[in-house]
Amino acid sequence: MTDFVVFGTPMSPFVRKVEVVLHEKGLPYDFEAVNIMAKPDWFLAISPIGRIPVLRDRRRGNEGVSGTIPDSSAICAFLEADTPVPGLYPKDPYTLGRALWMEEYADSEMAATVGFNLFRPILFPRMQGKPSDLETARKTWQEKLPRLFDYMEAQLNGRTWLAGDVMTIADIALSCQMTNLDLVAGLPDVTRWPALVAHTRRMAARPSFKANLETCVTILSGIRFEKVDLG
Ligand SMILES: N[C@@H](CCC(=O)N[C@@H](CS)C(=O)NCC(=O)O)C(=O)O
Repeated sequence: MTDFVVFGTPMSPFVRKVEVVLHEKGLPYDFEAVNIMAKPDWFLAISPIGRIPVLRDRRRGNEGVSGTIPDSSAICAFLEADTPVPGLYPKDPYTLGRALWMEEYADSEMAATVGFNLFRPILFPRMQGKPSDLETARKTWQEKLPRLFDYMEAQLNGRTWLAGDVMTIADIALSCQMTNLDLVAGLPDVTRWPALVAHTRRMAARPSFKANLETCVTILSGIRFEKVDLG
């Protein structure tokens, strides 16, 4: 039996973030699917605001709230403290602050725009056998996302990693959002955002991302979903 259980669905960028951190740290885990459209009472007990992911550390508790932590940022910070190698948070205080800021930017600004205004309008109707809301998705792609891509392109500034000389939680958080975009609509124009696209491709090729993304592709092919062209 593994020490950890991840509760959620692999298509959530926040669940992906936790899965990637577990993989990067070489920590095996079990996965328990949670349907966020019909959250069971046992799940609401361990996730008071009803969101995925939640992590259970079986060494600390095997039932109910005991041993659980909700929220990807809280979970990843816990995993870093619990298993410090390889380190995914910079040691230098300023670089750490920058990494945490970019994690927050990805988890809030990017997640809201990509998730609510593009990913969900494309995918959620399809899950109910209806056509995607391409008008909302196209408007987001063309009018809202370029400003966010510009900001991340500037943060990368031609470098490999967002904060410091090694991969950090900032790179993971950003790529969790960008790969959700890629799953449903592809990546943005490589000639306009070359560093961002190269960064996403590099991250998506890591075994830690591949494991989650292959599951997502299987789920999408199960509903015969094909990427949409947003122009
Ligand atoms: N800040 C949270 C955000 C988690 C989140 O928003 N998860 C979404 C799925 S991507 C969710 O559970 N939504 C269900 C709901 O809001 O009812 C984290 O980092 O874990």
